[in-house]
Amino acid sequence: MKLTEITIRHLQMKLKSPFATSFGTLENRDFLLLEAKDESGTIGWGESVAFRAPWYTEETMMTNWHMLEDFLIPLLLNKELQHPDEVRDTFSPIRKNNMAKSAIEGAVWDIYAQQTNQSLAAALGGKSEQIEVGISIGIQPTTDDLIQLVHGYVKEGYKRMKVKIKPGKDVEVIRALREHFPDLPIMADANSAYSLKDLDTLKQLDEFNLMMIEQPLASDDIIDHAKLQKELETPICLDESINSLEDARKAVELGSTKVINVKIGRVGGLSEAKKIHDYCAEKGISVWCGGMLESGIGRAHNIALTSLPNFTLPGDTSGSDRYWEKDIIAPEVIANNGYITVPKKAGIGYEIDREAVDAFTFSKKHYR
Ligand code: OSB
Ligand code: MG
Repeated sequence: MKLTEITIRHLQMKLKSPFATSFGTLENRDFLLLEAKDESGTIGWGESVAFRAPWYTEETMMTNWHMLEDFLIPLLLNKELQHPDEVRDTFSPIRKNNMAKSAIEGAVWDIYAQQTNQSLAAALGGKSEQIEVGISIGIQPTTDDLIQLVHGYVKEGYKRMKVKIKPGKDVEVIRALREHFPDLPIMADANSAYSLKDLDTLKQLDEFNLMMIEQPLASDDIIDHAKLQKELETPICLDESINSLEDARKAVELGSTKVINVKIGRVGGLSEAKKIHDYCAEKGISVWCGGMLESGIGRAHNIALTSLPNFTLPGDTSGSDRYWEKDIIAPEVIANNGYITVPKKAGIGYEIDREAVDAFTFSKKHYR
């Protein structure tokens, strides 16, 4: 396979409801969509999960465009590839910029799966026919709003709730939620809003039998997380701190994390995500697939990855209708009673709704 043509599009999709985290509130999802064609005319799709602003990690939609245009696309166009794993090696001279790398690597995996006539899940070695998913809920104006929302999602069949926390919106919010839902699997995601100075607050969370607490400390830390884990009964799950297999190894060896949230974009692509999965399986560390408020295309990649056997905990990839009035794939992703069926069709397994893609496109550029 050899990529001969690539199109980058900037899309903007309005979220059904604003998503608030410890670092800010998002109303519109701006992102880059990549369409790649190989010499035989097969088309593959990838999504950059970088946001408009660098609050989750340092990458942004526009740094991704720059990296793709000036470095990554020139390295990949017209290069003969036997397997998508070679994309990772091709990009190895370029440091970091993982979301940019992942966007184009995802399109290569899609093409490879189509050409070997298998689903993306099967191409990755995934076996599950369905995956269990949960919901990630942003910070709500009031605790009553949160409880009402959770009631709704529990009714829809979602079996695990992740709630965002930040200083001042933590212990009492979780206490109220736990009182209302004594047996519900609940976890909390702090997106790096705390430091070791907040040890007392974080220790109070041990009372509520949380499945885990996600990324309580700095986004680039594994040392303080190891100290914190020694003080907490609740398992720590790292998100922002893990950007590669090497990061995962160091965090596991230090005891900084008992669970890893794997995001394809954050770690630089499906090949690296699979390596982290395999390493964690060997070490007895559970993994789950995180979400980045993706459109259907990124969502399809997440579903395929989650079909690997060590994704034993429900992920954040819920149905399209939880985010969008209208998604850009057909059929849309449907979660039934908290489960999503892994598509069997070749490639990412969903059709691209080009009319919808065009409707959400602000600008685009072709590379050949
Ligand atoms: O920390 O997992 C996170 C969304 C944007 C940025 C970071 C995170 C999240 C989520 C939402 O938690 C996951 C989703 O529903 O896609
Ligand atoms: Mg997180």
